[in-house]
Amino acid sequence: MKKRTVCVIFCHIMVLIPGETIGSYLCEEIMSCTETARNSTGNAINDALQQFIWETGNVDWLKFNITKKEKHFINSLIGTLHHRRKRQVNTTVRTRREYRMLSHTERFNFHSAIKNMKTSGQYDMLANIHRGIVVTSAHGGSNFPGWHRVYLLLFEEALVRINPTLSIPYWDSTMDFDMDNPSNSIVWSASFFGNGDGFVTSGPFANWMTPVGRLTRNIGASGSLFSKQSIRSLLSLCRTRDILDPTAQPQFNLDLIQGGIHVWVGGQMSGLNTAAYDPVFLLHHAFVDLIWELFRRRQEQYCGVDPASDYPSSVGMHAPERMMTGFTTYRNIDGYSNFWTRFIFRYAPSPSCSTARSFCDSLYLNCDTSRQRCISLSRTRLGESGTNFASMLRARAEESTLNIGPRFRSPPSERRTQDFQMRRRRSGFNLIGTSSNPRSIQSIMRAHAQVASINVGPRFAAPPSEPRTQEARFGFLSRRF
Ligand SMILES: [Cu+2]
Repeated sequence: MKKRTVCVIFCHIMVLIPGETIGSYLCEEIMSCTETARNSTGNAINDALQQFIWETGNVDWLKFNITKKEKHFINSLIGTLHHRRKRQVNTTVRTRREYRMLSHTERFNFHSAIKNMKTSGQYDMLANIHRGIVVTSAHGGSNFPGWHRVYLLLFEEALVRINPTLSIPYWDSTMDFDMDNPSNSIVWSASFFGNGDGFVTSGPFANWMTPVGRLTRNIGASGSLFSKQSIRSLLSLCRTRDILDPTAQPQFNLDLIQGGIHVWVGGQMSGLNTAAYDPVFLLHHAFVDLIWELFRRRQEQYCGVDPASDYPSSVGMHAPERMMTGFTTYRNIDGYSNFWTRFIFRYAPSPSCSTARSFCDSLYLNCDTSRQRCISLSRTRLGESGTNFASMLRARAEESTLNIGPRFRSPPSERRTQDFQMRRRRSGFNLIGTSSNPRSIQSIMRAHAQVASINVGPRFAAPPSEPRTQEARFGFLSRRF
């Protein structure tokens, strides 16, 4: 009782400070705070208060800047979704397909609707939700897959209002991972996501602005894409707690593994508060949701577990009965309902091929018959240039102009990333300076970026670079990337 009282008093004080527009968020926090207090033992009241202070102190509520118009829009989307859920209205079930399986017209329509949302402000209204308190209430625990499922559904409802034939495509990044050089994937061309090196200046989202600056990416610098192997091992398990924080082993942790893709894409996508400003977010999370759905089907068929009720026991922000941050019509556990994939959407399977059926039904995918897998085409096949040393340096320099804030956790960077390669050759970098004063990678990168920013015109002819120069040492970068 004491714990509760302290919480309520504290919460009341907080209510007096900010304006009316954020009242609903604060109400949620009051509930969460008192709930935590009720579930607490011993000196856990301190933890509850600490948590509350941390949440309200670190989240600049005014920056949430939820206007009445935005609130109305988001509530109307929730209303549509809620209506369907409550009445179990049997509307046409939408099918989400792989990005490279869409026809030219379908892709064009999807891009147009996203651009339409951006122009009207709807895109940013929804992207604004994925920050602040959401960073802790929708990541790092049981609420992760369910919250993101509902979040994507709101984007999808908004798309469907523009064009009823649409659904969110998914980006199966294993088909890029299986390429020799994933950075050259066709998805980073003007026909798909647009360029992945630095400011986005080509494709449907060219020159987009976000609250932290121009839309930017830095693909392949660090992190890792999904591999078929990582998904297979995750799908060998039966209980939701086996694949989510805080109980999952790192190699099976869906939340952690998917963070690797956020980091691999770089730019806004790599930041917890900024990721949703890049539409890549939607297609990546649709794939994460597909993996979760495969896991759920397997739970039912092989494990005798009902996925809707297999919500790992959690307290605080991830407690099953807590209201979903941003979508207070729902409780966290509602994200686990079987309703969504039964009545609202489902997934077409990932493209596959075999020796007997050696094609992938897409102009943008090749069948690797030896591995019996579909693999993404390289954008160099469309006449676009692949990633090279200069584009890599420019992407790094442009990414460094953004203040991304806290980044996603990621498994260790995979071996083809720039960071992995540079770490491996760090001794080589150090030899560039003297042993007592080695030049850092940062100083070399900075020098390259600064040189690249001036226009020196024609250069002197020179013999081949001598073995100790960066050019000779790091030629591996231009070859590899
Ligand atoms: Cu997220």
